[in-house]
Amino acid sequence: MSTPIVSDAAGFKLERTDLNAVRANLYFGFAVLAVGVLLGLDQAYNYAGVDLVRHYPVINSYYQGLTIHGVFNALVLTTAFANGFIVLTTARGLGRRLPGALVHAALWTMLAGAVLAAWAMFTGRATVLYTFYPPLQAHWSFYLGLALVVISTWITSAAQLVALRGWRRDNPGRRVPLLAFMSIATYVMWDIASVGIAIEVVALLLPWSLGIVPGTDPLLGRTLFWFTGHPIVYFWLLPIYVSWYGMIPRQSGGTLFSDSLTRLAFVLFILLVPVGFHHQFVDPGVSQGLKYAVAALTFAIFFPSLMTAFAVMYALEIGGRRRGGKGLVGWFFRIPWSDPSVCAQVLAMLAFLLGGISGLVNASYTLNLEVHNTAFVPGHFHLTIGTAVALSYIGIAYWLVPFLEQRALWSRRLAIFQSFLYLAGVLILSRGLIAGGLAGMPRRTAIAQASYHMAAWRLPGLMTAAGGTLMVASMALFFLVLVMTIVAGQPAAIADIPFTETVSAPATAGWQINLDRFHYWVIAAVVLIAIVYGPFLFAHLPPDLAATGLTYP
Ligand code: HAS
Ligand code: CU
Repeated sequence: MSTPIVSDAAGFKLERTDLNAVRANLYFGFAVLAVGVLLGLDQAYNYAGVDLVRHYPVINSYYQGLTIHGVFNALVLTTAFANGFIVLTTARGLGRRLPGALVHAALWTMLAGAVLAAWAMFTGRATVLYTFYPPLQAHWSFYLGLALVVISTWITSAAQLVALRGWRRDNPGRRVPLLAFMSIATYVMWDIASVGIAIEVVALLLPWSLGIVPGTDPLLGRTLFWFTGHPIVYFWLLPIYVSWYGMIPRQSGGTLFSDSLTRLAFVLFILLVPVGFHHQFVDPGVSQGLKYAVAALTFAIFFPSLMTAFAVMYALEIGGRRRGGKGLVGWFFRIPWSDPSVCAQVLAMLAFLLGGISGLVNASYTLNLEVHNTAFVPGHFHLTIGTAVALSYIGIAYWLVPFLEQRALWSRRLAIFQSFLYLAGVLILSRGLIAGGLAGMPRRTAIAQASYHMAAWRLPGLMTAAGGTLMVASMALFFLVLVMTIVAGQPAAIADIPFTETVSAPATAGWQINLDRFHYWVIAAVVLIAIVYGPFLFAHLPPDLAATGLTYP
């Protein structure tokens, strides 16, 4: 065994070999992102009326490119990153290794699934976009591949729970350390949320694509998809919250002011899983009452993020004031902007303020009718997944890659420039998409090839293309910094990950201790799910397998 990288007073050691799976997940995720980003360029140019995809090798259609863009960036990158990063934060938080066999099994399952889905997409057997709505049909290998990607998350969750059980045995009566609590809560939420997509794939789509059943049920398929499809955005977001709550206060010299508030935010995400119907506000077959109820629940799920905004902002303010920042806003300029990791993540937060507000527009039942299926929606999600999450991945990579490689980051200045360039790009792109969407510019449509391009879409389309170009350029710089750090970074001994110790010790009595009892929250979530989904399923089942669908070429 090599010398430990992390070795703390409590006797916890992490060796290089422990980090191999983390590294493999991270680098595979970023490799996939590189492909996804290149395909994003075509999406942006499409809105400007320029059909770039004709010049791409291998890719034959706008929809094939969009499918790969969405699946790679939103499903594969995010899973690989979460599986890698959260294994690390769980182990560090508990001061305990996770079972290596499970961690490696998760890695190989994810890789196998990603390769299978990629094969289907690149050979034109899956052009059904990342939401794969039936009755569009893909080759069975696509569905199986995605199922394996989901299974990899369950294996990761099992690894966490095994470690948690061991930790509880050795630490009776103690509160779960905050970093581990947040990491485990993320996967507990996802374990519940992923059941919908699992049932859709296993019970409906796989048998249908294999020809075992004659048809499928589009409404049930979409409902099961969105059962998972809303909370999946929190499976993307919560690893970032682990960093914003658990690391950024430390990295920026600040303090996290409340242990209980942090745990409560994560518990609310576990509780409020069943809001997926807000993606189905225009679907026939879902009652108006249900749509209104889910709109209200969606406003509720806004709150844990609102709490996060204030808590993280306060942590940054404390740091900024300690560094000499004065007055109402002086602290903001004393955030350590010269630290590429902090800089990227604070910029990601700023974008999320706008992304969150656009989410409220989507969530309002009546406003949604105006923006649904328009470019407004990609405007919203490039600020959320596309920046709050993606730019935070980059910020995390700016300390994590040096830690994994034991090398200093190559060109910190370029890394900082890269983050600002990305923010500038996404603000222009999203402004274009949002304005275009409000003028009726449709999403998921090859409008570069259409005859009905409207004058009102011209400027928004150009902004989208210009912003997208800056984003791709910025990503190229990120990959340059990443590769150069790995191959040419100065050797450096980086002893630990920058996690925030709990500031005020967690309460040892009172209601707060119940926050750690995951099973309470799981039961409550299941009850809420039964209330929201029960009546719909009762009225709708058994599935109506009449739709035979459009088969792949
Ligand atoms: Fe969303 C559609 C509603 C959050 C992603 N969303 C999408 C789609 C994606 C997506 C991918 O209700 C498209 C799906 C598709 O393909 O059809 N979304 C919401 C709401 C929230 C929300 C209410 N979305 C996200 C997140 C995503 C994401 C997070 C990815 C990671 N979304 C919707 C709805 C639709 C939808 C409808 C369907 C639209 C349709 O018709 O199709 C909320 O969770 C947002 C809460 C966020 C906040 C912001 C908190 C800000 C923070 C940063 C603080 C800043 C600091 C800086 C500390 C309340 C935490 C401080 C410094 C200073 C000085 C200021
Ligand atoms: Cu949603």
